[in-house]
Parts: sequence; structure tokens; C-alpha cells
Amino acid sequence: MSKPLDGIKIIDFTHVQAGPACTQLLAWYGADVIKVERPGAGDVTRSQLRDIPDADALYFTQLNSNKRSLTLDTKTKQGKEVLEKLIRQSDVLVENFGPGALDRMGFTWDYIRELNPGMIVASVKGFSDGHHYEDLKVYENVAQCAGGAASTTGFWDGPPTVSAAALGDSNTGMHLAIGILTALMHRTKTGKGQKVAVSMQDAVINLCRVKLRDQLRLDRVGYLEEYPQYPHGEFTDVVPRGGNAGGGGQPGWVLKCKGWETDPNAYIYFTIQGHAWAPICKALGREEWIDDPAYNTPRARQDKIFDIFAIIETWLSDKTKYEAVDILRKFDIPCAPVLSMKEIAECPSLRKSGTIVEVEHKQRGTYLTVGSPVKFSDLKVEVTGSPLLGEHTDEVLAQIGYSKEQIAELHAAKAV
Ligand code: CAO
Repeated sequence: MSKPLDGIKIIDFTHVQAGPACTQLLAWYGADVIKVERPGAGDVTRSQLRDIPDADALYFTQLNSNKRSLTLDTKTKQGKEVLEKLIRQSDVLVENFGPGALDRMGFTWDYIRELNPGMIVASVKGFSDGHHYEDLKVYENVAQCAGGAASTTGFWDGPPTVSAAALGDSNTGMHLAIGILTALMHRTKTGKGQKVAVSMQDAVINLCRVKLRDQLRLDRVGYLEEYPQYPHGEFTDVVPRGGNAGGGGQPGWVLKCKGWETDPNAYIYFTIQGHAWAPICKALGREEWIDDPAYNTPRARQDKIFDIFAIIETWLSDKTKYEAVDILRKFDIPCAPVLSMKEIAECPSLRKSGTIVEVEHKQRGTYLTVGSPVKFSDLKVEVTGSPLLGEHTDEVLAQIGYSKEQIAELHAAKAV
């Protein structure tokens, strides 16, 4: 079956998470992604947090499926020549080196453009070009702090808190993938390549835009009615941490279910959606609240929202999180069990949809990974195992025009 990105060749100069997440996505959808790695070492994640001695670590396998691996020392003369040849024959180069590394390697934007005017060069950096922190190297949590996520996450009496979700890394990679696809569309119309850049700070800010909304509201009115601090607590002049409060106009909270004393995830998230008030009252057996003016509008409920949550927790105390959701879903109430990673790994629905997949790997046997979260009617995404270091070096070199003898010379010169 042909795939949407068949024929798009990508030089994947990425490492760790932000860049690899982007190129993996494009590889799933058919692009030929050639991961370029330093001979002998490769992407640092191959050896980070190993669970099997000498086998590629899960950190690497989960972010590099469907790719080919070419080892290349781009700091040698011969290595540079190989990269030049690759650039002439490719569509996209993706990189997330520290600031300036590609230029120091000799591959400035002007030079790449000279080699291939149609080339799209896509970069992830911690901060955008011209930012006063543009020279900083950045990892996930640094970006979450610089992007407003940490100052607004956590509980009001605790410190700024980072999320387990990779808002700085994979999220930036997803933004970059959108940028690359946009630039490819533009190239189809104009024949011209371009530079595409996403900073991790900007990608986090983009996901935190409702917190900026809150800052503007706070500046104007001095309080935020959907936050737990309202109406009984204090507001300063900055958006506070709101615990597990819902971010929009629907109050919600994480509520204890049967077994919470011993199971750290025996909870559901419960949302009091405005127009679901009557069904909520019916589900809880509190029909008298439906028309009671002390309860029947969001504003009336606001100052007793935690009393209402406490009553719901009493109702939940003899129900598991799954039993509770099975009752509440019949009343159309937005809610979900709090799932552990173990439950996610074992969930039959996620296996069936291809969101959790088991793939073959030459060293590991099989491994579990997250498949494409995007589903298509005309594409079944097949996830294949990540490549071993340099597994496709000779194959890629032959495809770009090197003879057997020339390939042997490149090996002898330790350029590949
Ligand atoms: N051949 C020869 N040299 C190579 C090479 C190859 N195939 N691949 C990489 N290198 C070199 C680079 O040219 C660079 O050399 P110089 O610094 O001498 O110019 C060097 O390897 C290391 O590059 P780096 O700065 O990217 O690596 P680091 O481990 O010091 O930093 C990181 C890692 C992630 C902090 C940094 O790359 C960075 O800030 N990237 C941008 C932001 C980002 O993507 N962060 C998210 C990572 S996911 O958590």
C-alpha cells in the first residue's frame, strides 16, 4: 500500500527526544528517514537507562521506529562529502543539536541551500533565534519551566511542578512535524525550500495559552472563579497553581474511589459540566438539587464546589473507578478512571486501535511502544522496530551512489 509521505527522504540528524519524536512520526507516514549517528556511539539514548545489558535502551527504541541508521562522522573530510551528497538527494534535514552545532560542522543554511535549493532544514532549539537565552542548551524540564507550564502546575502550597507529559520534547517535535509538512506543501507550489524552526519554550507556551488567558483575566478582575482559591482563598497578581481544577468553565477534580487507601490510582476525574447538572444529580441520587437555586447554576455551586466533591466521594466510596465510570457514562457525564502506565500497557482497546503496539527488534525480541495517535481511513500505520546502530550504512551509501570499493574506503577512514 502506498503511504502519504512515500518518496520524501529525510536526513534525521536528531537525538534524545524532541527531534526523534518528529522524524518518527514522519517515518510512520511513509517518509524514508535516515538517522545519521556518530560511529561507535550513536544517539545517547541507545545506552541511557538500559534494562537489558548491551541492547538498545527502550528510550531509543520508543522514539526511532520505522527509521534507517547510517553512521557518519561529519567532522571528517570524507564524512562531510557523504553528507553533501545526501543533502543533494534529500528533501528535509531535521536537527536538534545544541545552538550553532550545524554551522560549526560547516553546514550553514546558506551552504545547504546552495547544495539543494529545495531543501527544508528543520530545527528544534531550546529558545528561538534572537531570544536572550538563544545560546542555552535545553532539556525537557527546562522548557517546561521557561514556557509557563511549571509555574501553573501543582498545588498552591507546593513548588512549581513539571508534568510527566513531554511538553518540551515530544510536543516540540509534533510542532516541528507540522512545520515540515507545511514547508513541503509550500515547496510543491514554489519549488523552494526553507528553514523551519520551533523552540521548546514556544511549543510549551503554545500549550499554555489558556494560562495566559487567566493572567489577562486576573489582571482585569483580580480573581479567577474556576480556581480552588476562589472564593475562600487569596490571589496575588500572577496565575496561581490550581491543583487538579478544570482549566475551562467546567469545574472538575480528581476524586477518591474504593481502594484509594492502598491503590495510588484508585481515582476518577469528575467534571461538573454545566448542562450535565441534572444527570449528575440523578446519578448521585440527589434529585432535590436539580431545581434548588442554591445549586442549580455554576455560580451558585462555586462557593460549595468542594462540599459537592466531598459528597460525590462518599457516593464513590463503595465503587471502583471502573464501576463508577460505567455508571456515570450512562448519564453522559464527562469522566474517566485515572489509569496507571501498567493499565495503559495492558488495555485491550489501546491494543486494538494501534495506540499501544508490540514490535520486533533484532536485539530485544519484541518491545511495546506507542503507535500513531493519528488514525487515517486510508492508511494503516505499521510500526517497525528501531534500527541497530549503523544497520543501514552500506545500503544508504550504495543508494546515494557509492561503489563497494568507495564504501570500504569510507569504513577504513572511520568516516562511517
Ligand atoms: N559526526 C560528528 N559530530 C557530530 C555528529 C556526527 N554524526 N553528531 C553530532 N555531532 C557533534 C555536533 O556537531 C556537536 O559538536 P560541537 O559542539 O563540537 O559543535 C556535538 O556532537 C554535540 O552536540 P550537542 O550540543 O547537540 O550535544 P550535547 O549532548 O552537548 O547537548 C542537548 C544535548 C539536547 C542539550 C542539545 O543538543 C540541545 O540543546 N539541543 C537543542 C534542544 C533540544 O532539542 N533539546 C531536547 C533534547 S530532548 O530532551
